[in-house]
Parts: sequence; C-alpha cells; structure tokens
Amino acid sequence: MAKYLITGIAGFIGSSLARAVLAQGDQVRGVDNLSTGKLENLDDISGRIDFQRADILDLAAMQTACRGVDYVLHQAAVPSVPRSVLDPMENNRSNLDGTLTLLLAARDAGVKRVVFAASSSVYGDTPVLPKREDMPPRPVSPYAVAKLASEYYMTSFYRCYGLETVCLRYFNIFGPRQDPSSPYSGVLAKFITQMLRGETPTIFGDGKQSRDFTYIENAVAANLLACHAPANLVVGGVFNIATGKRTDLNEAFQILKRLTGFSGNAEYGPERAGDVKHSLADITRARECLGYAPTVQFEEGLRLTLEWYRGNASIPKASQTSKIPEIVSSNS
Ligand code: UD2
Repeated sequence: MAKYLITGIAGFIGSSLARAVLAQGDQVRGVDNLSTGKLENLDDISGRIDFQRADILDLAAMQTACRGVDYVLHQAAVPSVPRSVLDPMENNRSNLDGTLTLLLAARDAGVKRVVFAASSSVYGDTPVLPKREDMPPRPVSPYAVAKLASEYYMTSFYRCYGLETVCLRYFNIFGPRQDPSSPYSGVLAKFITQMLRGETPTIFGDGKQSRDFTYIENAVAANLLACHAPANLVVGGVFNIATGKRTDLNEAFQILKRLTGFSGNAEYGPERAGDVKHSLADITRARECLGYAPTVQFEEGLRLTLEWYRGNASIPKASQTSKIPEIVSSNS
C-alpha cells in the first residue's frame, strides 16, 4: 500500500485526488491551510485520511507531512490569475515559495516522486495553437510566472538532487466542488451556479476568448498515471493535461443555457487584465509518455457538474462581483 501526500487537499482538485487515491486502496495524508480550501470538501472521507492543517510555507510542518510518503501530489496554491495581478507578493509566496518549501521537505524525506499542478497559463500570449510543451513559454500574469518558475524548480530538484518530479500543465479544470463563491472563481463554476439561481452571468470581454476546459476526472487520472509512468519517459518533464478541444465563452454560455434552462442573456463587462485570449492543448506528449487519454469531454463534464450542484442541497452562491475594478485591463 503506497502513501500519498496531497497538498491543498481541501480544495476542489485536492479532494478529488484524495477520493481517487483511497479508491485504489492507497493511504492519503493531506495538508491544507484552509485559506481557499474547505473542510466540507472532505466530509465524506475525513475518517479515512490523515489531515494536517498546515501552511505550505511552514518547512517544519512540510517535513513532518512528507515523512514516510511515497508520492506527493502538490496542488496547494492561490489559484487565480486576477488575484495574482492584484497581489503579486501573496502569489509569489503561495505559488512559488510554497513549491520550493515543499520540494526541500520532499527531497529530505526521500519521497519517490512529486507531481505538480502546473498551469496552461505559462503559454501566455504565444500566438500559436495548439500549445505544445516544447514552445518557449510567454507568461503574462504573475500567477503564470510563479507556476512557470515552480516548474523550473521541479526540474532543478530532479537534476541537482535526483528527486523524481513531473509537472502537469492543467488546462482550466472544472467539475463538482469547484468553489464559485469568490470573484476569482473559475468561470464555469460561477456561471453554472449563477444560472441555476436565475442570476445573470457576466462575460469579461467579447466572449470570444477560448479555453480547453478539462473535466476533473481527466486531471485526476493524469496524476495517478504520473506517479507510476516509467521514469525515463516522464521525470523532469512537463505535460499538457487537457482535452485537445476548445470552446469560447459565448459558446459555453449557450450550452449552459440549454443544460440549465436559463432563459436570460449574459451581460458583458470589460476584459480582465492578465487574461490569455485563446488556450488549446496538444496532448500528444501526455498520451505517449503517461498513457493519458481524456475520458470525459466538455459537455458531458458540464452535465456531471450541473448534476452535482443540483443534487447539492445548498448551491453555493456565486460571487456577484462582475468586475474587479483595480485590475481591469487598461486597454479594455
Ligand atoms: C487560468 C489557467 C488555468 C488555471 C487557472 C487557475 C489559462 C489559459 N488558464 O485560468 O489553467 O491555471 O488560471 O485559476 O491561463 N470570466 C468571465 N466571467 C467571470 C469569470 C471569468 O468572463 O465571471 C472569463 C475570464 O476573464 C477568462 C475566462 O473566463 O477569460 C476564464 O477565466 P477563469 O478565471 O475561469 O480561468 P483562467 O483562464 O484565468
């Protein structure tokens, strides 16, 4: 039985990973400082995991957490482009210093492999689609910079200390339990909960921006594959985790109208600073090296997500803030 440490376990991705690791019969330890994660995401599994409330920046706590661990799935982050634009120092601490702290602890504890939640945002405004891992990154937001620098630390720890690392560049992951309640929440979680309540969503910009929206189950599968894929194919590497298809926000809104029965129109607001226009992945490398293949496509993922929010007695209220004035793009 292997032991996994999941950082950010109380978040939407971390808690989904915890369920999957338990389901394959392995042990789960998790750390979270509960700044954005929620204990209720762990309600149904709380008796089966070793949960430690701790901050990723606390080296002693990370050393304790890494003791006896085989695999680390590092998800802890402040996951928001606009929040990083507003507070780049906080972003740097959580999303970069946090990664370095964890890597030091994992190295010293002799962890077998660390898998990192990297981000499609590192491609930034590179004009070429689809995005391939061998393209030079062009990060726009501080969030993307911290995610990219974290990738470099991951690879550096492999090359300098022999710690096995794998970076998974997530492309806009969505699904059940994603928190819609902050102005920085992922767009689909916000739109779904707003539309289920009959509230009008706001599209920032013209709605033609597109994303390779990826259902959570695909990201979970990628993490489990990354722990066991042959070292010669994956360690020190970065991999796009996505579906290989993109949808623009206007289309996503229309699909959600159909699925939710919402009859209104979206409002349009100013474009968001730091935003990337188009995002679409080439997933060839992940297919070849990890054996990854997306099993749930966009619309099916939306249905499953909607089902979850509908079945959830109290649909969390989406943030009603339609724009974040301090950080709205100056050229919008
Ligand atoms: C970025 C990364 C993603 C992940 C995420 C973590 C890219 C392409 N993707 O997601 O992989 O790391 O950061 O947070 O960089 N929007 C609206 N109305 C709203 C909310 C958002 O129109 O109420 C727009 C927003 O301006 C953007 C799109 O929806 O154009 C997606 O925004 P998001 O915050 O869901 O995710 P994004 O792309 O910043």
